[in-house]
Amino acid sequence: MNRPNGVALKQHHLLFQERKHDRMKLYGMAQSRSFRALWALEETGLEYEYVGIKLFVDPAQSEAAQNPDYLALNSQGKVPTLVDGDLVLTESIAIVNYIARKAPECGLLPNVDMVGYAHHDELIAFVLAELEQPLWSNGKHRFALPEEQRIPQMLETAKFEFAKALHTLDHLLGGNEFAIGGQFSLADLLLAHTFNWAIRFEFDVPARYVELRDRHYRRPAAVRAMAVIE
Ligand SMILES: N[C@@H](CCC(=O)N[C@@H](CS)C(=O)NCC(=O)O)C(=O)O
Repeated sequence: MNRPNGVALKQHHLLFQERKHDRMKLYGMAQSRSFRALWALEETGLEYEYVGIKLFVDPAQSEAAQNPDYLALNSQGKVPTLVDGDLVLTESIAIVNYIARKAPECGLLPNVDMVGYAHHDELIAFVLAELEQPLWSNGKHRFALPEEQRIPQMLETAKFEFAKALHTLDHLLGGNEFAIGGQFSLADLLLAHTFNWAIRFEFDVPARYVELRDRHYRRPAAVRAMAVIE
């Protein structure tokens, strides 16, 4: 296995310094949306540093998401955050798009016409707004929200909504090996990551989408990204 392009930062005093460092910094946590960004970085071969952030821990800890130093970068105290020079990005979809545009030769943005690109945008919006939304509802109402805000019935509602989203996805994908343009793109990366999330959360995932996750997670860049967070 090739070594990841990323460097995992361990020294706390380096966590929030060097804003103008020439390497990008990705702040993330193992089982989270930050894996999307990590994987995209590994697909491109761009140099970066990975900084581990801890959610739901004492804000006094230097790696805590609610630590004031991290909140200065990401006011919600969420992951991921990407810092590239003076640019600070805090939405995973914006981050993967930025990474893909920074290394266009890597093909994460498909080489298709305007209509093909519109379908790529459509799929990305679908993953975020329809497919991951019930997964995040499940996570929020199981552990992320303050206990008094959690509604147990939401767990079943989330499974119902996920099943509906799958039906739409079947229609959008049409059984092709890759989502758009016959090549691996951000849409595939986001689908594979989101199905991995669904499988971990024990949602009903049809075999064809387990296979999609497995196939894309075998890509060398995904394997390298996994090694960064292990
Ligand atoms: N829309 C944001 C969502 C980021 C997000 O909610 N991240 C989760 C981990 S996957 C988080 O940091 N949660 C901590 C919290 O809710 O306090 C994105 O796509 O980047």
